[in-house]
This record gives sequence, structure tokens and C-alpha cells, in this order.
Amino acid sequence: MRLSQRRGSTKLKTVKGGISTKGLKFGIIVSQFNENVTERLHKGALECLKAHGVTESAVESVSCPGSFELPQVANHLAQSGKYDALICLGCVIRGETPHFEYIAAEAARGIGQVAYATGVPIAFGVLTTDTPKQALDRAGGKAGNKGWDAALTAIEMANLINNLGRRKKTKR
Ligand code: INI
Repeated sequence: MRLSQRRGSTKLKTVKGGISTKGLKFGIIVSQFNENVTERLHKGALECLKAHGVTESAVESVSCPGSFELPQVANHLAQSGKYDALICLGCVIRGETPHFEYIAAEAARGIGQVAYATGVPIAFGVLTTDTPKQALDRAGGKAGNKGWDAALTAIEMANLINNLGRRKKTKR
């Protein structure tokens, strides 16, 4: 017997996010390192929010030195209780040194940790590539714009977490 047959006519409810943006506030944190790439990611993220009906007054952008600093700034903004979701944008390009691995790993680990600890969704829009060309391809070039993608994830996650019920301790 298939699972669907055993369940009979029981309707399964799936909680979803959706792309409504009414009343939502977003914070964007943009790393200055590899600025020629991150500004394009920033533009993509802003365009996505605008295309989904988010007004300028509902978005705050903050600039930080490098991708390593993204989690700390995200933590600060998440703890303010002012945002429904955050978008972290950065670009780490592999060089001759192991620096790449440390920065990329810490950005990913730190951003995840802040999201889990605060309950505020944080989209990971940090490119990790071997070459500048690969980064530009993903920042509005032939591979799309990961800033746009991260903003769309932020919209969906803001709705999903709101639908599931925000944690009471988060200041609103
Ligand atoms: N920061 C980046 O965002 N991308 C990089 O490619 C990069 N590299 O290669 O060094 C980088 N380094 C700076 C780092 O994020 C910190 O700002 C710095 O270590 C000071 O804490």
C-alpha cells in the first residue's frame, strides 16, 4: 500500500512562506571587499525587493569592511528587533593563500549561527569563487544575480518564520 492510500482522505497542511512583502522590513549588509562585485549584488537585492513591492523606507543597507565582519553586523541588526529578515552580501575569491577558506567558512558559519540564535532569517548572499570572472558571472552576468536570489529567499523566509510564529523574546 502506498503512503497516500494509507493516509486516505486526510488533508496534509504544509506551512509555506510566500512572497508577500506587506509590512515587512529588511536589512541588507554589504561587504566592501571586492566592491565591484558586491555593489552589483546589492543592486540585484534592491531590485528584487522593489519588484516585490518593498518601499525604500522598509529597507536599510549597512556597509561593512569584509565578509568576515558580516556575521557581527548581522547579529547587531538581528538583535535590534527591527527587521523581518536580513540579507548578507559578500564576495570571497580564492587566492594563493588559505585566507579564502577561513573567511568563507567563518562567514557561512557565523551567519548561520546568528540566524539560529536570534530567530531572524538571514539570507546568505556571499559568493565564494575561484576567479573574479566567476564572481561577476554571478553578480548580474550570465549566471544571474545571487543578490536578487538572496533577497527573494529573505522575503520567503520572513513570511515562513512569521507564519510559523515568531519567538516571543524577539523585540518587535
Ligand atoms: N574579505 C572578503 O570579503 N573577500 C575576500 O576575498 C577577502 N580576502 O580574500 O582576503 C576578504 N578579506 C577581508 C576579511 O573579510 C576581513 O575584512 C579582514 O580579515 C579583517 O577582519
